[in-house]
Amino acid sequence: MSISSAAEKWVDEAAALTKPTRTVWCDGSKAEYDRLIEDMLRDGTLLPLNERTYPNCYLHRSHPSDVARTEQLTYICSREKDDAGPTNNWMAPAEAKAKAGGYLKGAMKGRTMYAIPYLMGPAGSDMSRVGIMVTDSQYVVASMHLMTRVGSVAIQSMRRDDDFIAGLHSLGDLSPERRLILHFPEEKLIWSVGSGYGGNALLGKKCHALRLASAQAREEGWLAEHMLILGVEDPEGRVTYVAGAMPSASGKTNLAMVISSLPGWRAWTVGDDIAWMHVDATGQLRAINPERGFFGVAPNTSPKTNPNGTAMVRSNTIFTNVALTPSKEPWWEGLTPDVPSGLIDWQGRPWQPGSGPAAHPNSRFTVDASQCPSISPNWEDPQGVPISALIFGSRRSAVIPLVFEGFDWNHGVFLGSAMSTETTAAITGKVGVVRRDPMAMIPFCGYNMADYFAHWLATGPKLARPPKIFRVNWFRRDADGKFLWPGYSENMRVLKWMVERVRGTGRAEETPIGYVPAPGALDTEGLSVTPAQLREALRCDAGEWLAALDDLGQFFQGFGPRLPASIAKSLAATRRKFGA
Ligand code: GTP
Ligand code: SPV
Ligand code: MN
Repeated sequence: MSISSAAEKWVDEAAALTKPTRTVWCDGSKAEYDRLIEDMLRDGTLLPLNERTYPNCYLHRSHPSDVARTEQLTYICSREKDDAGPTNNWMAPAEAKAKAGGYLKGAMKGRTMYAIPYLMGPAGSDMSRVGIMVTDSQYVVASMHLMTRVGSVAIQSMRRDDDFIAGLHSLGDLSPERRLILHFPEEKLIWSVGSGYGGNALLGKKCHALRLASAQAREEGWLAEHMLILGVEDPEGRVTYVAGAMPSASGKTNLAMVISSLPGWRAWTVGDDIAWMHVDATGQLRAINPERGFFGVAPNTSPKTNPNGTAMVRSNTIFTNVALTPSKEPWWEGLTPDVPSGLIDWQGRPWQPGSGPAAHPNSRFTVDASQCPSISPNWEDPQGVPISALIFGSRRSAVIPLVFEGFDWNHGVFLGSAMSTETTAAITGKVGVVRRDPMAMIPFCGYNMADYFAHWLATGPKLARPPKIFRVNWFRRDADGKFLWPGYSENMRVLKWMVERVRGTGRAEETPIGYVPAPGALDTEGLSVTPAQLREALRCDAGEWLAALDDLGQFFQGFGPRLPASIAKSLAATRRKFGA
């Protein structure tokens, strides 16, 4: 493996700051992965799981104060504050480097620094991009092996000597007081210190593939989105590809590998978290999955809710912060109807009923995507898959109907910009609080979100056949607090209506917020939902909407004159249609 001189120089600089005992360049081989696992089993970073029922599976317990992304410690360090925008934390680059430099100085003393060349996206794709990250965490290296393409494939994909995103990661002392996740878009640089968990530490994922990639995508004319990608196959064998944005822990993994309740319909998984999309020479939107694995939420993944998900994690999987059964099998809330006795909780303590969840609510599995039974034959196609529909989904107990369709591209972009959601355990902080989350990108947009809306709007005219844009909400509840829609495998009914809309056959009714399925247009054959429940799930209430639009208007005001006129116009038009 021959490394570019720019990459070598950058890694040397990282070593000069962090002072590791030695530097190891990773080649991404199985032998390297096996050595890492052996080391981690020896020092207790990993615990072995049942070799018969979960071959080559391991359990990692992270530090109890390091269990989810920490958005309050995540910064966009653009030169100008306005370029980070009102929805991002901002720190001046020099100040950020001085502060984090203090935590990073000598942080790797006595330890090994791993330099990982990785490729985001399939080999041989013009849409793929290279990163080079260094880390002192073997858990991060092993996770990068599963989540990205590591080694010479990355080096060979560089278009120039310096064509890479540089990422410096150190565990530091794991204290939230000395933790910072910093992004320098102008320098194509990431510094992350003080966390070994998920999106804070696997720099290829949120830091590179979303925050820095979104900024790069704006410059280069493509889109980097927090989206799943799936192919929906109808009974005639025709496949329609859709991409869908949903906030963290709000259903992307589940929808990406859904097993249909409708006979003859099936889903093919292309990606479960991130989509990089570009407009091809014919004006078609195409998407690749930049990742190579899934870092998925464990709780509520079960043979009933997500059979493909449970099947794919039965071998070669690293589990983080799940509970352990006496027979050394992983366990989490919702996996089985009954709680096994003798559980050890995610912190390694005997679990007692009533002492909180046994698995951490943001416990996760890390697994190679090719182990998913529904993985699409095209998932590594260098050209990407053609996208016919886009979905914006969020978690709202009230107000937002199960599904509706934007009038056109600009209105669909408005619907995405208008998203709000109830927070989940994927982020450190309070769960269940409604917050604004345009396009599920509030934690991930690497530049001013008003400019991000403008970039989306500017993409529309480049498209020969703009994908239809849909809004979904699987999480609306009735007066008793029960979900109105059964979700999971039944979501295929909603996907089917979308496919019919794309083909021009699906029936819909116009409302102020968009097109809602006409009575009888959603396939309810064999569904246990009453017509009254379905009407309630699809209901659009003027009073509730006007209140929601007031809140949205206030949020938009924060962008000042940078907010695109089209977004403000769509908001005003919706209010008018409701009679305001
Ligand atoms: P990140 O990996 O954090 O970006 O999340 P994700 O969007 O991939 O989330 P995931 O699919 O793992 O969803 C996690 C949570 O959403 C779990 O609690 C699921 O049970 C719940 N969930 C997913 N789909 C549905 C659904 O159709 N209905 C209901 N009620 N809950 C769902
Ligand atoms: C998310 O929080 O949206 C995730 C998990 O996909 S993490 O990689 O930790 O960001
Ligand atoms: Mn995510």
